[in-house]
Amino acid sequence: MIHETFVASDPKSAYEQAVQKYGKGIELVSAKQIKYDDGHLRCEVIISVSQEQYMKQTMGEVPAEDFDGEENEALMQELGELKKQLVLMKENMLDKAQESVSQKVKRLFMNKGITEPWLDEVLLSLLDNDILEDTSLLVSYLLEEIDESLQVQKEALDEPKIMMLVGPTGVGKTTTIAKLAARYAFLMDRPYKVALLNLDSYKVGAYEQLSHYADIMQIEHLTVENPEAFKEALEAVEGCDIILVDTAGMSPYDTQKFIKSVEFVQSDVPLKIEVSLVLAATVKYEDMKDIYNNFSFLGLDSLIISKFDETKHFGTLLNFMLLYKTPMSYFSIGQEVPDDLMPASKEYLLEKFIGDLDEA
Ligand SMILES: Nc1nc2c(ncn2[C@@H]2O[C@H](COP(=O)(O)OP(=O)(O)OP(=O)(O)O)[C@@H](O)[C@H]2O)c(=O)[nH]1
Ligand SMILES: [Mg+2]
Repeated sequence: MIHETFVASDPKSAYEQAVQKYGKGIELVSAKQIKYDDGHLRCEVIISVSQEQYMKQTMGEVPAEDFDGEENEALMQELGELKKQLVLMKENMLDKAQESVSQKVKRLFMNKGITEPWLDEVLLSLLDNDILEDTSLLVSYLLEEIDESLQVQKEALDEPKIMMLVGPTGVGKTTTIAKLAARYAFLMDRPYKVALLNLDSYKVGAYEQLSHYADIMQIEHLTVENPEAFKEALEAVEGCDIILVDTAGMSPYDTQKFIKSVEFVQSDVPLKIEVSLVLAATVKYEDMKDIYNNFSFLGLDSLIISKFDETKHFGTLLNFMLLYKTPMSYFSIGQEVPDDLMPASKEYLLEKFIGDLDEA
């Protein structure tokens, strides 16, 4: 069989050209729409003919052998389908070509997880502004807006405090406690006196996991089971600069454990209890909302974002931060204790997000 291409403004005309040349004994191979250098969209239809037919035609004889009706009908149907697809392709291409800069940029940010209402609000504030005409200016502007809206809690160690880490199971609470303990005890401008308290009496091995780190760092470590014991333990570690409290991982829907944790948080103790929710960067948006809403009963002061190293997509997290506005305090960026921990940084988060945008 020999293939030949016919070009026309629509598939039907291109196909008719082929029929005119070879008669109806041809087979349709493909039809596609192509944008030519002159900017026009044209349709290329490729057909195949038998060598014999091709030779006859090129030798000047006209083989006008007709199709039977059934074959003809099937072909016309196939052609009709192809035409429909081409029209859709054309409309899609035209839509994209006519999209304004702001629509294009909005689509880019939305594809990366930023919600439409937030973007609309910012874009509306730019009405009639030239920034809307320039893609890179508009992207920079949106990034600046995100930067301004993000909240970061500065590391404050000037007064003694209790830091309690709460969050779903396996999110990295105990590992982060160990990293924080090492950071405060050994890696700051001066050594802080740190104690570890463990409220996790549910998980088998919870005590051993924390005491393993405490022993290496030679830091005081106690496990408590109820609010009374909590108060006593706090008296026992009086004089410490920072008391880090590890808690049992809780499903956001486990009411019993929540009630127990609230009792601890509301204990009448002499120091302020700062509660940090540990949230994994890998969690999907709907789950982030549920986790946050359910844990917010405990009065959240900050968010520690864990498992930064397990994703390359930070739009969902950014979007969550834009809408929920609770300050971020630390990022956990890997499993290594104590190295893979850093104070929360807008620049770091935005850099990751821009890397993701660039790829798009
Ligand atoms: N990749 C990665 N793994 C982490 C990170 N933080 C913790 N992990 C790992 O996650 C797993 C669970 O960590 P844990 O610290 O035990 O988590 P947890 O929240 O205390 O778990 P529960 O006490 O069971 O609720 C361990 O294998 C950690 O090494 C992180 O930032 N990145
Ligand atoms: Mg734990």
